[in-house]
Amino acid sequence: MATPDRYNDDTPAPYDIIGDVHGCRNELISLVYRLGYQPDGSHPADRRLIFLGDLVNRGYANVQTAEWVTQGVLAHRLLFIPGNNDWDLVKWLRGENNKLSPGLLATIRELAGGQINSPFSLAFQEIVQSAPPYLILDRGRLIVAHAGIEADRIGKTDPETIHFTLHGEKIGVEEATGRIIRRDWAADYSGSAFIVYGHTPVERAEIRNSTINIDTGCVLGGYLTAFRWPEKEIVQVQSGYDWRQIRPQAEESQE
Ligand SMILES: [Mn+2]
Repeated sequence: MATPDRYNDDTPAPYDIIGDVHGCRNELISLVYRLGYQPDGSHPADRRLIFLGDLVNRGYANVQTAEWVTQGVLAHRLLFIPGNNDWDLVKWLRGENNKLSPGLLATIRELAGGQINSPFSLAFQEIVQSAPPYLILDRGRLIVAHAGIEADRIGKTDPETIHFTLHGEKIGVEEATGRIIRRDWAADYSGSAFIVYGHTPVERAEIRNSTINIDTGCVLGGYLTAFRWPEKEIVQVQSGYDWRQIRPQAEESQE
């Protein structure tokens, strides 16, 4: 099975891959500034921003965050793959999502008057729907996938693989907190491509078996993290926002 061209991006390195933003716009602005980008997302040394999904939901400026990334994608200044939360918003905009999580509601409230046909709403649907489920970069040396990818799935495009890259593999729910437990696929990863992913918040972004999870819980009072490739350096901005203090009942929704 040949991998479609859109999965393979020939934009040359260096890249700066940014983890789950979840509407933390101020932290995003600070981070891209610290990484040396211009306000429009371009870089004087031709570095490239890559977003690994979950731009929206739960945060305080979800629409503005998604608008900025959308403009950059449409202008071919940056790369983006969607996360499950981006798809949740797109499905709602298409009238297909009737499961309104508290996190999604935070975004919907920002869409003035619930305008589902605004230029932003249409453009955001466009970039999410046209993006590949995961990206193969730097001639196969680097993979960016929202929830990660197992070695034997790299290059595959079947529905199970796509579901895995978006959601991971749920293996249970923590009784005390209601938190979703996902299989720690990276613990068993032995592929040669380096995998950058997010989706499941972790306290520290650490390289394990040629993988790194850079979702350091920015929307939960943690950090917004960028991973520089090929340098393998981490750049972080501390978050000034914790969604759980605003919506403590949203604790059950950890995605
Ligand atoms: Mn996610």
